[in-house]
Amino acid sequence: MKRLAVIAATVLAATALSIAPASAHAALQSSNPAENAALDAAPDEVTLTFNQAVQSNFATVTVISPDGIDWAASDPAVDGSTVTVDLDGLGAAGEYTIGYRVVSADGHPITGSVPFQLTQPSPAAATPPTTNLDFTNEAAQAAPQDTEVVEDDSGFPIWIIAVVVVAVGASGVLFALRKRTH
Ligand SMILES: [Cu+2]
Repeated sequence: MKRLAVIAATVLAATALSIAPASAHAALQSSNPAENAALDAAPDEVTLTFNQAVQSNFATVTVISPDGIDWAASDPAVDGSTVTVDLDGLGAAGEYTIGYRVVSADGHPITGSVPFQLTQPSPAAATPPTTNLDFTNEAAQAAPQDTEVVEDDSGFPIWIIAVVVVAVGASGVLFALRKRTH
């Protein structure tokens, strides 16, 4: 009985240890503007706070207006677990999307987006900053949360396998039934 308890404890400890590294990468903890916040004026900056420090290189942050323009007015500044970009005003009223990509301490890239509303058009609407729109749009449209999900890009439709399996099974049943009635 005592031995069983020791084995159980060992298995639990080993499981806990093997799970720990997978959850060690950074996750977004909060943002300013907060998710779905409604603002009547453009903030001076956008701040993203992660649950742990992220790497100071490779961070990208975009602030995309309803018409697809990136309003981020600086490169992202990484300070430990916070990432900040300056804003020089925003554009039309509507839904904006903060898109981010950072690399966490364990080397995993973390991407996501945070929507917020601008209820009044911003005074700076006339002069959108010019940035690489193709790239920023791609970042803004990234999946809303962790994108470590590996896509199945083998291209082979699984339903074909299902149809074949069902067809083979059905013909086997028919064959067996026919044999029995004869
Ligand atoms: Cu990780």
